Amino acid sequence: MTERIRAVPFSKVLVANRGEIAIRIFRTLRELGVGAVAVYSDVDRDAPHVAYADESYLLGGGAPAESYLNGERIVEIAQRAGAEAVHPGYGFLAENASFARFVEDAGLVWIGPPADAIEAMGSKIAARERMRAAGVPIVPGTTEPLESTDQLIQLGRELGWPLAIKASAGGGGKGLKVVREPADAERAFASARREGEAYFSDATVYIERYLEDPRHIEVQVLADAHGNVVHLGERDCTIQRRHQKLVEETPSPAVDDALRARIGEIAVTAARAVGYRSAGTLEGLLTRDGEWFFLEMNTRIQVEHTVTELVTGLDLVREQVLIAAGEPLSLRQEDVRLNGHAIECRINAEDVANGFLPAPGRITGYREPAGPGVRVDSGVVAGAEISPLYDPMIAKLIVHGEDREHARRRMLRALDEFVIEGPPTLIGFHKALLSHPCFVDGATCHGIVESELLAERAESLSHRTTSIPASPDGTVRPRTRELEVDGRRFSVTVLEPEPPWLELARRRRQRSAGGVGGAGKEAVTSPMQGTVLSVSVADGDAVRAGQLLCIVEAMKMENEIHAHRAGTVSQLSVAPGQPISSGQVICVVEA
Ligand code: MV4
Repeated sequence: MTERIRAVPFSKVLVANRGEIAIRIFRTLRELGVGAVAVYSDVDRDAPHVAYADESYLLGGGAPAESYLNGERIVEIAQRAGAEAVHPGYGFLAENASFARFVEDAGLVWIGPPADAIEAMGSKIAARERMRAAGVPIVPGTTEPLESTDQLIQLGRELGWPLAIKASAGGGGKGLKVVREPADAERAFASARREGEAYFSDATVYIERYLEDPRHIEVQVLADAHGNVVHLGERDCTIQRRHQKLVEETPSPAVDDALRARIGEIAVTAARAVGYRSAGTLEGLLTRDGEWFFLEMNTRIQVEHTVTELVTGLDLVREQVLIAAGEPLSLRQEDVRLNGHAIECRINAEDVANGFLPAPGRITGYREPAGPGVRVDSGVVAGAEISPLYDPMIAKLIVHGEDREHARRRMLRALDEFVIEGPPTLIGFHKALLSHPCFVDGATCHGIVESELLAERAESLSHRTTSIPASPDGTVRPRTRELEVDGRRFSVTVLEPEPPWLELARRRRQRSAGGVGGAGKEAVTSPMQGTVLSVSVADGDAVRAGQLLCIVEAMKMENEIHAHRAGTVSQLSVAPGQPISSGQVICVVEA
């Protein structure tokens, strides 16, 4: 291969982000000989990304609006620091076309796609129309805003039920409502519009056929400023919970070479159609009959770019920086080689036993796994505080193996090595999931991720200090200690009395997981704190299993609460407009 970098591409780059992705980008900048400028909020003063950078500047208060979303302040700092370019990472301002323009208008280089391409993909309706016109297969449905319930019912007749209603300004499934029959149409339409308005200040929604049991298959592309576009294969992100990706892998167990070539070509066509430049991702759904449909394009580096890096041997951030500096791509499509198998597990501070609720707090003990084929991208150290103001991701654990089974076993080994003390994490959940036959088989695992059984198994596999109950006076907590007897070492579990605050936390968890007081297992409780938006039943009503009981709004999202079994409603204790706490009883459903 010819020498590619004739000179250092930039002297200094500002990274407008925090946590693991800021550090990930700094690592590449360091390798390129480019100075790294960090920005931080006042709660991030001691954050590792600040320490890693060559120079760091305070943005403002902890709230994102005062810090990582404050575009004017970020550009001001870039100019003061003498940075030539800005890398946005993911989240925050990464897909804000106005910010990309603002950066360029300030004479700085935007390490990302052209603002026009971000904008073209920002409206999901406009993107669908643009892709359809370019010959990219989109999920059957509308490319114009949905106007009425009648139109929705008409579309159901034409396309067949069920349908999906999606917010045009949404993405990643936010605002998705499934409509199974005409009777659901009015409520779902109203709900989708309200949620779009609350979440994105845009009530525009559109329709897609709802595909059953699909896989989320996305394709990574790289495009330079000279018209070269390549794809780097797919990532399978089917394992999600409430549209949050949890595990990503490549290659997909459902994609063979022929399908990969086909969807890869579609992705390249899509990128060309919007004049794309930089790294980008075409998200799509793969049906059971092997049909792939475009969903949306992510115009940023993604959390899960790492698995593609491990199988291609490329550094995607390095490619982004060189592309932004005007360098041509170093490889042609035929140079792309996919080697082995990679899996990523997102290690979030979340409480699986409490509906995956974010569980911010201090990390009191921390040790990362290592060894062959293991990579950890993290933004924390022991003693770090996971702030409730930001995403609860602690680390990404990524492994590479010769094939899927090798990678799966390697991941289980690495999960075993990972020690995180303090907040509950997804480590136990990932162990349970990767050991489950559905994952071993490469199935979609829909439903398994949400299942109680997996959550229980996750609990017993986690390092959490509250997982062993019993002892007459309440509860105990285990600690592992090393002991030597007769020249042989043993690991023993020491049971200690539980501190009173832990006991409280455990009680709260038990309450939200099931019955309360005399209500027993028949009580339906709210899984989250929020506001009751509507109540669809009254005392004495007979309900089917799965029937809608009420809607709880939390963080602008509407959460439908359904009957867990068939029976009769009694002790209904919520009303529209009323605040509700996590674990509070909604009603009892008596068999
Ligand atoms: C869908 C769908 C079925 N039909 N769209 C969109 C974003 C992604 N995060 C989930 N999304 C879905 N969109 C239509 N027209 C089903 C899902 C979906 C899903 C897709 C693949 C893998 C896991 C999923 C879990 C929930 C919902």
